[in-house]
Amino acid sequence: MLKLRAAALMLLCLAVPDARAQSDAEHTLDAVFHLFDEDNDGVITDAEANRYIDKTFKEMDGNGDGKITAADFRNFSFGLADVAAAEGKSDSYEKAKDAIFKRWDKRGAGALTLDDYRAGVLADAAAAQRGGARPQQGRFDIRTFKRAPFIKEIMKSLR
Ligand SMILES: [Ca+2]
Ligand SMILES: [Ca+2]
Repeated sequence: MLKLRAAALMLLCLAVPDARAQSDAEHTLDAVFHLFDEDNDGVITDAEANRYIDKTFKEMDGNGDGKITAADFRNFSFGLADVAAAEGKSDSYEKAKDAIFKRWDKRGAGALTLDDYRAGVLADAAAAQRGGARPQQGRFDIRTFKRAPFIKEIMKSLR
């Protein structure tokens, strides 16, 4: 009996950290989703996505020349710098952002214009909508959001 209980306890100890990591990741994902979903109705509309893109571009383009550099992009938190730091994942988070920047910098200019940035986010959103077992046209919810390449890359960097 005692042995059994010890075994059960050990299983519990093994299971708990995983469960916590899982729920941290879910919370993080939720938080990022809500940065886009202004009215909290669980769906990101095109208008909300475009407003988020305009707003974050303006914040990243500190010198107002209409371009963001890799450093601007890397140094911007997207609401996750604190999470990354707390998890000791700042380096991998920055690397993930470097990779996303490169992917979106299609001309290899070393800088993104607002159009480049918008095209990058929307291309990833389109890929997410194509990727589902049952693509839901026009309904961009958190399950779709999870499949967007840039979200996958960011979430992976925080694990
Ligand atoms: Ca919404
Ligand atoms: Ca700039």
